[in-house]
Amino acid sequence: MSNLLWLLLACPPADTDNDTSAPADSSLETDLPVDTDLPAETDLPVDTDLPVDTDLPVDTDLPSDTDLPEDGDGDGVRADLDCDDNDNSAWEYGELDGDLQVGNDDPCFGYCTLAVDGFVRVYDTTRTDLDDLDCLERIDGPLYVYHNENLMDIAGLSHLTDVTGDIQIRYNDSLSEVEFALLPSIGGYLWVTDNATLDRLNGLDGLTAIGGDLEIRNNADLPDLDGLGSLTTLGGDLKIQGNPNLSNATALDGVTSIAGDVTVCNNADLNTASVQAMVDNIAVGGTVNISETCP
Ligand SMILES: [Ca+2]
Ligand SMILES: [Ca+2]
Repeated sequence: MSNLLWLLLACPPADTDNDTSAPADSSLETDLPVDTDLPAETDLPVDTDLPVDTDLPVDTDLPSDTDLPEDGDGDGVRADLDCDDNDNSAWEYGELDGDLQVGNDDPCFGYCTLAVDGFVRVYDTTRTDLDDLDCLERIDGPLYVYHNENLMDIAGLSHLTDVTGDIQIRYNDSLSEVEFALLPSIGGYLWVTDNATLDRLNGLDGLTAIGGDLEIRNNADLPDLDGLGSLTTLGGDLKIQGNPNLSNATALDGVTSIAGDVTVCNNADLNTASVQAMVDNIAVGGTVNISETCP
């Protein structure tokens, strides 16, 4: 070999790092190793122990639509939620926090029972009956029924089981009967006065106690006090006055105590001696005045 050739072979070409014509290192990304040890999604294990939907228990105790009670009266309230499923005008229980002034609207609409925390007043209406009040069961206060000249019956009040206040039945010129069949006591007084055609008190059969006075006055047609036969105690006065057709008061035989005064007068057909004999057997807290005419 010649000396020149040996030199060429022994000296490599100059460093080419600064040679911008050199190709980019395209191996940076594609050359990263692929970790073939990571599991592919399709390699993840399937947990075959988890229940599939069809394995979940079905609660066969829950009622299906076809098991639910039907709406018997068609008011949109199912039989099990409807307080009266035979009456499509009533479906709920209620309490009125306040007074009830009874006019011509129906205060019971929608209610099977209604309790009033206040007074109930039926005054100066043209009503002939009080059937619209047949949901009324409790009055935490007084009840006033007065000056209703067309009112013939108050059977609508016969569902009352509790009246904590007074009761006035006055100036109802067409009324024949007082009806409180389910009322065992009255918290306040009971006035039955100035009812021109009233001829029976039979609807008071269940009444055993009156917290205040009992006043039976100016009822032109009333022949007796039958209906008050269960009464035993009066917390106030007894006043029987101005009932021209009243011929006996024997229904009061069962009364044992009257806390206040007794006044019986101006009842043309009533035998005062027999009334006196009856009252002699009653423990009276106040004075007793029994006479043909009022003092
Ligand atoms: Ca119903
Ligand atoms: Ca109903």
